[in-house]
Amino acid sequence: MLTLYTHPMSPCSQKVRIVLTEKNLEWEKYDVNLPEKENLTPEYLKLNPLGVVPTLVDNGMAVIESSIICEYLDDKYPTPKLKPEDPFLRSKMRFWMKHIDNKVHPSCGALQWPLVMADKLKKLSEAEQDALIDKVIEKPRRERQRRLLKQGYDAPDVKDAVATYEKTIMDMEKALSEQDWLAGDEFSLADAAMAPYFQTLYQFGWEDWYLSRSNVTNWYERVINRESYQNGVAGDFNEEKLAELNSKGESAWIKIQEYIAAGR
Ligand SMILES: N[C@@H](CCC(=O)N[C@@H](CS)C(=O)NCC(=O)O)C(=O)O
Repeated sequence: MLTLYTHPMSPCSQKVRIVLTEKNLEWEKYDVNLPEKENLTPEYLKLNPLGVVPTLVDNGMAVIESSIICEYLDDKYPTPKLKPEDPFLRSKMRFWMKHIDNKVHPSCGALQWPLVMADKLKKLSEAEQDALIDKVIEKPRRERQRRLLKQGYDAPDVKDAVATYEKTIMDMEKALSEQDWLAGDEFSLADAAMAPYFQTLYQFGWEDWYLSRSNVTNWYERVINRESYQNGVAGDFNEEKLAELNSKGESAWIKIQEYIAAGR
């Protein structure tokens, strides 16, 4: 029995959901209430000592870190294979996954967190806000959340996040001019890992960011058309939710465009 501890808006959980569907696996979902910080309860920390989603529990064994979970699933359930056979292409796949974990994911957090996670915390007193943020396990994440809560889109993290997204889109455009998918001519874990970070752009109405890059646009269209994206990601966003997120994204987009223009 596979159980995934997840959250509908979490891109790193979405990538695992894509892989689970690509492999046609049966799994049970547990939505962790991130705005209420259920991820920091003693029960959850026993499963995931870093206090984040996703966590995959396979027959009582907890596997953490989304990229490691994806590789675990590909090793344990090898059909269809989502890692290229060729060692060089496999190294490319891992390079993209590392780039996503180290750079794209925190950037997405900086762009998304002030819009979807900060509201609940802002209803608390300043002392209560600090006490909750103090509990965040990893220091870089803790300090980033504190800056984003206090400074919103003026936090330096947002400007850096925009630069990271911009460069990633350009690098993808180049890679996809030479091959169909990020790590060769077959869909791989690299594509599953990247796709959710475009859902973020789409849901907040920031599609213009990539629409002028034809290879990236074509790649994302092909990703969206896969059943795994529809089941693993899009299914959590009905029209009402998308309209709400679109309107939250409007004023942020003005700021993002300013940062893009300043960096070009
Ligand atoms: N490197 C981790 C990152 C996990 C992560 O950042 N998860 C976010 C949701 S996308 C989270 O649980 N945040 C909770 C919090 O920040 O309090 C992975 O890939 O699994």
